[in-house]
Amino acid sequence: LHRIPHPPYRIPFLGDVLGANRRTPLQDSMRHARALGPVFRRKAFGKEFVFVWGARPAADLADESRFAKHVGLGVANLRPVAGDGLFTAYNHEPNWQLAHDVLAPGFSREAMAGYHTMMLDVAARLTGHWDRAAAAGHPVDVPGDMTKLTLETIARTGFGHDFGSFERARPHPFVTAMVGTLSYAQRLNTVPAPLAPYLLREASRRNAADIAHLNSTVDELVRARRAASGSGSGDLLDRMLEVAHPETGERLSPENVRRQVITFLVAGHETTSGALSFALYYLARHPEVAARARAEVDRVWGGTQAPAYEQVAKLRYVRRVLDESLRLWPTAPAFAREAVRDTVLAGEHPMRRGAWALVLTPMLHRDTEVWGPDAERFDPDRFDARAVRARPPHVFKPFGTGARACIGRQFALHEATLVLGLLLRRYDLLPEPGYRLKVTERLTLMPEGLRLLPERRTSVP
Ligand code: MNH
Repeated sequence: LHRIPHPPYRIPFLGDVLGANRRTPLQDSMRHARALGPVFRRKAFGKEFVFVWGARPAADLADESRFAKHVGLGVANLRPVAGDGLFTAYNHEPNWQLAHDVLAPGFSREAMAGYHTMMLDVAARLTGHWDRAAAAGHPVDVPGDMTKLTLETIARTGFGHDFGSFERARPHPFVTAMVGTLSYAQRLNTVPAPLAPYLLREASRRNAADIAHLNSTVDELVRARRAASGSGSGDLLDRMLEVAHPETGERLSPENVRRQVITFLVAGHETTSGALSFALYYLARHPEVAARARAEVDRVWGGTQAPAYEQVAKLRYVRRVLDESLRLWPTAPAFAREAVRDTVLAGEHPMRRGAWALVLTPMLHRDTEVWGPDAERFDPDRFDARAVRARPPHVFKPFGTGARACIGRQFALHEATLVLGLLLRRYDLLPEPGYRLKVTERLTLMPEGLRLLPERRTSVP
């Protein structure tokens, strides 16, 4: 460990907290990464964390025969909310494999095609709202509206539920409670664990209330479905309640269903909302990229009112815009890996079984050795097929890696590509003058305060 660099000034007990900002731990780590190199460590309150972002050591951590997901830090702090739900389950917990096998078919191609119409319905509520803003010449609140969109999408497709987000002036209480628990989980990392009950007394009380609210929302949703006895036509909730494991015949327990519903409602919208928001930020900032993407939408979709399922994946350039946004700002910006046996990381750093490191995805995605000297520049052409083939594997990881990688990847990509296509086709997206990108952190990333002025296009095919 002593060979791994750390920040130069360490305060006894507190550690490397000098210049640290409690609200932006991720962006602080990015700053340290730039100063300290591809593998470094930070100490806080007696705990030492190893960060990895160099392409070579990060690729090594992707080796599933030596490393696996580690449930630590922010993810571990979500255990009181999400328990042994898919995202927060320990590798050894039997409910992980059970739920994974039962729910994975809910993300197959056929399942996705079934969600498409509902996704279009939700997108129409968004464009209805933006049409009114455009007519009035009002700016739109991008992260706020994307959160409404993605929450309604996962709630309807997965659970047949309508939160009515677009009909509300303020965020749905479920969203407020969710943001509360995410922010609290992040804050827990910034105080010494034994003092947390004292320092965060008020916050922890609020957190308990937030968790209670999430639980009761979910219990109500499940109760309604049971009363209607399986009216979800095979959606995620039907799978959770009715499908037995194909080999063992086992079913999810009621407690585990509750954990899974919360997991999917949260994991299924927060990160996609950020991804859409960053993509819209870059489209507004780069009119030449927006023009190319819009030309593609016009060409591929032509005059079709509602694009069919198969027409979404054909938007290759729009997808590259999304990939490039997720490269610079992967909205779930880190994941942890632990050694499953004694091993040596990248031929250099010995790790005991159970030792773990955090992969800093935004920095991995900016390693100049892989992405070139202009790695900080937004350029969707980095994702054209030739450029992708020329890069080594395991250098682009917005959805994590291995067995515990994101189960909702295709869902998110389909939803986001569809919505970007619909928005590009319908509006010119003008940035609000003077906006400078500011990224907020609540475990996930979001462009804070981003507002755009949508204008209806006059010449749509
Ligand atoms: Mn998602 C795991 C990023 C959309 C449900 N997701 C992960 C991980 C990352 C991630 C990274 C791995 C975390 C880790 O290793 O600790 N997810 C994203 C991003 C988007 C996203 C960047 C959108 C963009 N995720 C979605 C959507 C859903 C979803 C949409 C559901 C509909 N994700 C999950 C679940 C897991 C996960 C569930 C946990 C999977 C497992 O461990 O088996």
